[in-house]
Amino acid sequence: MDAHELITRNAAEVVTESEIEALADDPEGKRAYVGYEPSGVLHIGHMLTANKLIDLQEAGFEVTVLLADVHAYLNDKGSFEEIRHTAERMRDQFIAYGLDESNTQFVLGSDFQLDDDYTLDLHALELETTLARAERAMAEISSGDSVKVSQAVYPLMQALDIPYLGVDVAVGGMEQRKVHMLARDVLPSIDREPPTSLHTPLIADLATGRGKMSSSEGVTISMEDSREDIESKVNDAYCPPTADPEPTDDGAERENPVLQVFEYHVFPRFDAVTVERPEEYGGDLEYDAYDALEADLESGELHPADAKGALAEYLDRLIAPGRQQLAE
Ligand code: IYR
Repeated sequence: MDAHELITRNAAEVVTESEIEALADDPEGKRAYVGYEPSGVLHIGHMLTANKLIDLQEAGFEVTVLLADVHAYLNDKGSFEEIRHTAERMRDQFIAYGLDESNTQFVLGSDFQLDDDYTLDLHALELETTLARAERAMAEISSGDSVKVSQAVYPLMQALDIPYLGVDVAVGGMEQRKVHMLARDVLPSIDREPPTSLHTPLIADLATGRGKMSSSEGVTISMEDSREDIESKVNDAYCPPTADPEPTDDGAERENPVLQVFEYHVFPRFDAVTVERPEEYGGDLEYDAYDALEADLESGELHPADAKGALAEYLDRLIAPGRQQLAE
């Protein structure tokens, strides 16, 4: 796979395509980052952007993981001390998951976000941004219902992180896109380049195929799960024999989360996937690309129960090193 394909595969959106193309052609010195509010134990949402970081490392990028302790504090995730402690556990989890340790820089937000220059630049951005715009940027990120001043500061700091970390590309899930658009608009006002961004798709809730899989609601997969936990969650997952399920009776969109996890988590990390089946049901199936597995599910060649069995097996392989690391 060439650099451009590695960078863009499985991305829901890149802003902009021509900026990404120029970076793909650049042989060296390209840098990307993702910021995470520290949570200690990785879950499937972190793993999705981490997969993209692994792609980017393979495409020649240097990668920074921002452990966004100040952001977590602003988003009401606990005392600053607790958040700091959690950040340290998260670093080891990312390495266990497969980020290349020799090419990943881990940075704590508080290492640079409390400096004088950063604070003054932040105030300059505050002068350039309406409260309504900041609030809109946070619609899919903020915890809590009422809007606090901290939530208006949050996206401006996220924007400012990009030039302060000196990165070319900001990576995040689609829920981060409005913050990145705000960054593109507002950074030029303080003489900084508008950043390129790359967004990963949102994966639907495993049990229902609706909404978005998240750690706070519904069913998620995390590094704390035992093999049995994974098997039982995957076994109970929503998996109709199609990649395009009908909306629910009340009109809510639905996805097939089992297929999504194969596409965005399993195939990017394994060269081939084997679905084990007893001889009497046709024997094992081998796939070296996602599309073939999707086509077999749709045609009925692959039964959802067999697909789920394989999914649990591969998720377990992805999670086992992190689970082991937590036990140390
Ligand atoms: N908003 C992210 C956390 C975050 C991301 C970046 I990129 C930053 O520069 C800072 C924080 C979240 O929702 O987890």
